[in-house]
Amino acid sequence: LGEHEELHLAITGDQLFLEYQPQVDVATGRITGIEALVRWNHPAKGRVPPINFIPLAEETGLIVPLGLWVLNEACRRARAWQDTGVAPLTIAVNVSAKQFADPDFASHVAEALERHGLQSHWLELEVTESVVMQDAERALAMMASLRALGVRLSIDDFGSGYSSLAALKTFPFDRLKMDRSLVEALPGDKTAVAIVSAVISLAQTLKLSVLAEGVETDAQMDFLRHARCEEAQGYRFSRPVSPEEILRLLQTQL
Ligand code: G
Ligand code: G
Ligand code: MN
Ligand code: NA
Repeated sequence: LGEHEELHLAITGDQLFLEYQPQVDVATGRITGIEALVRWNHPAKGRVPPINFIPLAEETGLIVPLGLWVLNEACRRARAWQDTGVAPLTIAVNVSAKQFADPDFASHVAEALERHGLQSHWLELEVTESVVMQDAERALAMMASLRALGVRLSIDDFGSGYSSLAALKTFPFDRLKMDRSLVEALPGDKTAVAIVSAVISLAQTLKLSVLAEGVETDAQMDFLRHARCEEAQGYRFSRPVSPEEILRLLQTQL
């Protein structure tokens, strides 16, 4: 089988699964959200990391059915967690360029919410700047449709690559996720400290909530707390884990 056929089989044949990583309130340490991250359990190769198949899925267009599967699975799971009586939380799903460019995307989102009985404000869609910059007019229209549904939108990997400030001015995001390359160098690196402080203050001014990605140490957390960063995500709290493990984490913090 070629890679394309293999990936197609993976999507239709029960080889994909999701892991989940908590997002915590920096001030209280409580879990406020969960990011869903797709994994492929290949029958022969075992676990294939997303960097080894998401680009292929993008190129071939398989990202559309793959993304639809992720969206439904994440909504189903979020609803199941809510049904256990733990405090409700946001479920965040990554969305790539071809999905966002699909005219049916907003109705797919509406259907997933409806099917799983999840209220729209518990769903957050993460897009990178490149996703919205490719065709700004179309992206703005899609964002308007999604916001009309009540879904939250975050800009992912902010501060990585060529990201600029233009996207923040043009597009109606609710939340900014600071890339882990900025967080990594905290608190020792003066330049990183200056940039992260500026990004947090910018987010506040623009009325975006702000989350730091890739938080691994107590020193990073102390810095973020003093800098009034609202939320954090990273190995310091948990690696991406199974849904059962997430439920245990949610139940032990009650
Ligand atoms: O999860 P890490 O666990 O290795 O994820 C690597 C990359 O894969 C990240 O950039 C992440 O955004 C991307 N990714 C993970 N899950 C999904 C998904 O469901 N859809 C898309 N489009 N990207 C994903
Ligand atoms: O691009 P996106 O932010 O969606 O991707 C999340 C990626 O970051 C996943 O691959 C996830 O496994 C990884 N990740 C999450 N927390 C940490 C962390 O604390 N350190 C590092 N190095 N990677 C992390
Ligand atoms: Mn993400
Ligand atoms: Na990111």
